[in-house]
Amino acid sequence: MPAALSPDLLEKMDAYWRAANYLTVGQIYLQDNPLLETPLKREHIKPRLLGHWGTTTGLNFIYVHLNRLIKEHDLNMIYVIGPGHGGPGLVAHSYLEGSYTERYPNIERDRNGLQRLFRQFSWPYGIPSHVAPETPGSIHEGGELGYSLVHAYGAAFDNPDLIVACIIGDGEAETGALATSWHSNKFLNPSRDGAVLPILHLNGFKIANPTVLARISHQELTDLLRGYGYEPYFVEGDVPAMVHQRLAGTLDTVVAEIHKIQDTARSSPNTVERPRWPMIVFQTPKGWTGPRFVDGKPVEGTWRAHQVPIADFKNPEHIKELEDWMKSYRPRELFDESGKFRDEFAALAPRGHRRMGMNPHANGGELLVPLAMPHFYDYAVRVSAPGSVEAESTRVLGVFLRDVMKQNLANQNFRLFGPDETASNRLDAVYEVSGKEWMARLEDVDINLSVNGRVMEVLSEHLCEGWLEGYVLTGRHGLFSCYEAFVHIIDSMFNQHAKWLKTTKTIPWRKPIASLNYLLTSHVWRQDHNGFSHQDPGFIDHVASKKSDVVRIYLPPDANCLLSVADHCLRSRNYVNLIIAGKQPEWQWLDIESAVRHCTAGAGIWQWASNDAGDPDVVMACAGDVPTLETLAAVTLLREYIPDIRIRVVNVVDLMALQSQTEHPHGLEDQDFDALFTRDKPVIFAFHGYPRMIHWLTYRRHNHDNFHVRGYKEEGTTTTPFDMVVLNNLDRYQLALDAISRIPRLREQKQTATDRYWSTMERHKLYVSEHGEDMPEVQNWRWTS
Ligand SMILES: Cc1ncc(C[n+]2csc(CCOP(=O)(O)OP(=O)(O)O)c2C)c(N)n1
Repeated sequence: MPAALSPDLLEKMDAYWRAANYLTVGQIYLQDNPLLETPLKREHIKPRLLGHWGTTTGLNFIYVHLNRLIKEHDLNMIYVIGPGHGGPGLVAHSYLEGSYTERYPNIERDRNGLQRLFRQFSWPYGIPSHVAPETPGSIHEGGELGYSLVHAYGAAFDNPDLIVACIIGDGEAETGALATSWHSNKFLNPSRDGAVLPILHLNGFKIANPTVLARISHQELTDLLRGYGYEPYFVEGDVPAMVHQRLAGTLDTVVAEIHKIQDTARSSPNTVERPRWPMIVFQTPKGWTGPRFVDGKPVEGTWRAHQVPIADFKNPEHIKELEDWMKSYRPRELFDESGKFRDEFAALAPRGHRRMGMNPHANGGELLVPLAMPHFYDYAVRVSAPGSVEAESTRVLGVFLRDVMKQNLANQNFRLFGPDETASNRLDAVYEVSGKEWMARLEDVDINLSVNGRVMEVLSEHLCEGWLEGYVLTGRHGLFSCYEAFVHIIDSMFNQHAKWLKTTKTIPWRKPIASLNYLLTSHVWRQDHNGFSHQDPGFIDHVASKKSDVVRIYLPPDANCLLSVADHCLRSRNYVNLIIAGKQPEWQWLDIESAVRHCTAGAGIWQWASNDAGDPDVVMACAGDVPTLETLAAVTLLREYIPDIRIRVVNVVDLMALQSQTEHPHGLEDQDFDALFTRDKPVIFAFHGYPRMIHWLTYRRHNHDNFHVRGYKEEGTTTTPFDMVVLNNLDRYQLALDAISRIPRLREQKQTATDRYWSTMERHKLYVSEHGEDMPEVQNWRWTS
């Protein structure tokens, strides 16, 4: 086979790689003397040394080769780095290709710029040591390992011209999220989607241990990767010139293979079959080209190369070793007298938007096309009077989402994600417009599967989350519906996305992207049939802990409110929106105009359920559909027990309205909060989640001491729906008792009310135990004004 690279090109590419490696070491170590124009001294070295050397030379090597590929084939390519701790490598490359200076003009392409580039890295208020939102060309933080491949696939969906090169750390490959991500190839359609080129970076070690994939046989690794449906191409070695030729030749082969797969699929898109996609296993030493030994211990090619291989510069020998190491890259050949990267090498980089640091797909907001939105009023449930009609909220939403899907089919920029639950969550109307993406084998029993599906269903919350993240980060839109209890599986992925959003808001060149939308249904209060394992509303607490300028939490009490909230979320930018709504038939409270008014305010008095005439005995507050039902049922009980009782009902849709305005932009002004909750009356608050959340949100409010919150307290089992609320003291009888107990003028009725409560509870327990369903008075309850 002829060599892929001419001697001249090989030499120049090697020089480019040396430059990236030089800049990497410079960033990790130097605060001054960036071109080593004077002998290296201790004061040129940073006082605190942070950064990951070991992975970076491999990342740098591959980047140089992808640049050649992009130029030769005019490819539209982005680079996702699993071992994101190799941040200095990506910064180095975007600097060498010019992207960095375009984004950050103070980092010029000369000696001064180099000095600032080095000094800012891992420096207080400088740039992070990982690939981060600040890094041009990245959609992937990479600090928390595991999500590179799933992000790469999310980026490739509906981007037919894009190739996402994805470096997977061999340590990263041990994570659960990455292990399942290989299966994404069963959901990628080569006729419609772009390509992902996985490159397993088999450098053999993690921080302190070997990696599993490096210590199984070549055959076993090949079998594993073939088992996942890939064709692995191995590129191995430690002699740079040879590895250059091997990688170049292999990349030519795999790009030809990708184009062949795409051409075949695109010539007959209706009969497209799942191809065996190529991938690369890149096996080079960890810390390649770095110090081979430090203090007599082997470093290059071992786990000792992971971070900062030479430290302790009190030892003058170490200063000399660092200087020799840096000089081994021959910086004078690479940078001219002014410190500028020499043109003959710089010319190897692609131009304009073809540079991976400037590809607009990695700054998705630049490509964002707003969704065409149907008018959500058209999907409203007719509610002639509160509580006059029942509906399944998520089913109503499903029809709306069907038409969102329909109206954006031409733009191919909206997908729905869910772990096998779209139908179970009653969003199945979307199948009328689009099936579920499926590239694996079909059988006669299958329904709604399609190679052109836009509904993404796989039993992996990691994949749903990661695909959606990759999709929105590259400028598209989506919604992830999930069982409330199991969304916790991706807690940490949510964290990373929220952190990404928070940081991007401070980076002017990062354009806003579509929000990441969660619909949590099959929620805690309606998992009576599945039992305790399925009952957990804690995601609210998790989301609420993130920055207020990033997160929004909505608890629509009925279908029309859900429509209003969903419409708002799909139009919003740069947020994580958490919507929690039930799927079971429930009474409907608000007509669509009232729902819109209520959702816009975030919280409000339901006058139709109140009779306080401005001076309530008690405020009955609620957030969440089941707590709203129980609250209204409690109101009817209270009116029956105490005909002259004055009750105000307050419903909260936008949970963050409760927080002070100083804490959250949705927070009500104190006077508006007081106007709802009073300054001195008892507030019985029925909440969907853990009660402490309401206390946390309201602790600065005037009336906080009078807040008495009921919510989930980790009680549950397989039982009836009403027994679920009873077990957690969120039931209507408890709420009514709470109110009576706290209204000063009803002090004398407390004992009677308590006795009545306990006898009702006894009746309830006996009834559900004997009949297996709730008491008729509960099942047949209706709102009466
Ligand atoms: C989920 C997660 N767990 C642990 C870590 C801490 N950590 C940072 S780097 C690293 C080893 C990574 O090894 P590998 O993916 O092979 O990358 P490389 O060897 O190329 O640096 C670990 C465990 C992390 N960043 N993320």
